[in-house]
Amino acid sequence: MIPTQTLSRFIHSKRRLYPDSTGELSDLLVSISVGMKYISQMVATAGFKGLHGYTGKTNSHGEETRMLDEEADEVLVELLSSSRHFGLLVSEERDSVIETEAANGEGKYVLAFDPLDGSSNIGSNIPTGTIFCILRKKDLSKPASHDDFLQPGSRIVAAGYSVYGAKTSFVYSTGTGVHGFTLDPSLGEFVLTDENIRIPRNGSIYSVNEGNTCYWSERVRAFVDKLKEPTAAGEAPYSGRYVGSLVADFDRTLRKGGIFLYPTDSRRPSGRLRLLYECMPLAFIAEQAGGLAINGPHDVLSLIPGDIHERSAFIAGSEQEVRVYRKLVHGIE
Ligand code: AHM
Ligand code: MG
Repeated sequence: MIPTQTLSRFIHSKRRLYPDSTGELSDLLVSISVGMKYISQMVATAGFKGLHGYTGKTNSHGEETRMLDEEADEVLVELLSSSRHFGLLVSEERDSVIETEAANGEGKYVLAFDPLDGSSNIGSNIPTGTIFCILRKKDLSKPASHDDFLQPGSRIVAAGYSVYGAKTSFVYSTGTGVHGFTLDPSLGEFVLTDENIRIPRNGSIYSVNEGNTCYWSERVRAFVDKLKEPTAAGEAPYSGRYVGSLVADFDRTLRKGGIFLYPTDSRRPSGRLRLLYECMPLAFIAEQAGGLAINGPHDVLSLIPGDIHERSAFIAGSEQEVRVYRKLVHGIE
């Protein structure tokens, strides 16, 4: 069968629904997807090229950086800064915002990304991925500024992620549903495989790093313990699944339902994951697919980052499980 709906065709067909659109956003999404194809290839061949190891440097968060993290970052920065649509970029791998060729005013958007999420899994043949979100500048008549990143997720214009696993997939939303594509390696094209993904209203899988149990609050412990008990009606307990790559755990949760949680704990009182380029984009996708994403008491999309690398708790998935979490752990209906 000839795949008729490639990513670029699909994006351009959606654009035709909005006669006033300039096509910039469509171009941007296509550029990002090209970066993902590069990174997917790099991840697949990193073992032969000796790219699995560390660079010997640490980033501003005190984490050791890996060669693949750095390479993936460079691919995206190079591709996207020349696109002229983004005023500034933020990457997990760089301390401060990155100026592009369009920084002086031309670019309407700013982009934040995690170039290679789950990189602790590099070398283990476990999925990794890329996560991004695009925000419109606060004031289009002015050059992009650091402040343009400090906007709530409710102002995201597009977000998405790729997963580099047994297949390479690309999932995105521009605020009109969530669409999923799979890379056909023989064509080098992303092909539409999952139009309008909807997260099930509830599920049977929970996903959390249980090695952190000793740091959790009593309430988080009680919530997770409850998932592991049969229900009063005799239904089986939830199954546990934790890959340790957020993109992979989130993607499974999106498709199968259930709950992913990385709560605050006594060791990480601000949470572990990054608000701007991990939690906000995935919260946007979760909500567009009919699910929920919270930091505990609040919806992730209502939070305004105080800093580009701010951390957050992240609890996302099916509406039912996330609501139960918020009620049991925070007493909020
Ligand atoms: P990274 O962006 O440096 O890879 O870190 C984020 C990753 C997520 O992919 C994953 O959910 C989490 O860290 C795993 O953390 P932990 O090892 O504490 O369970
Ligand atoms: Mg990450």
